[in-house]
Amino acid sequence: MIVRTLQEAERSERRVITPTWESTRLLLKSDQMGFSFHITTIYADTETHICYQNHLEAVYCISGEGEVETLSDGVVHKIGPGTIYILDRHDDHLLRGITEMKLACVFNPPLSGKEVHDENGVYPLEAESLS
Ligand code: 9YT
Repeated sequence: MIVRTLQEAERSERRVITPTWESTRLLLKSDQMGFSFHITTIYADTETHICYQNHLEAVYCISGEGEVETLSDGVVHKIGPGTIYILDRHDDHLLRGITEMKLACVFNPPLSGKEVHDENGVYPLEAESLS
């Protein structure tokens, strides 16, 4: 069994910080579970372009308010506490934080630990691993 706390992970390399969001990656590829699990904070008044060509992701909103817009059709979905959105089609999308949002995120295949978005909002399939 593996036991970790968000508080200890936030004080380690598991916390990745970008201009519009930060994410603490509690469970990674090196744990060999077949998925990764992260607690992500989307900063207020931000917009992030994301397109996970190499990954599937499910995103559950714990707190805060925002919206997600799918770029293929321009549909905007409101996000609030209790909302889950599931990127089952590698959807090209814009994620907006209206207030600060806390999200629980699951990735398949799992992230290795150091990924940040490239200029197209993509994570590489293979990245440097954290142990
Ligand atoms: C919702 C989303 O994908 N935000 C970007 C960060 C990502 N959750 C991550 O790397 O943990």
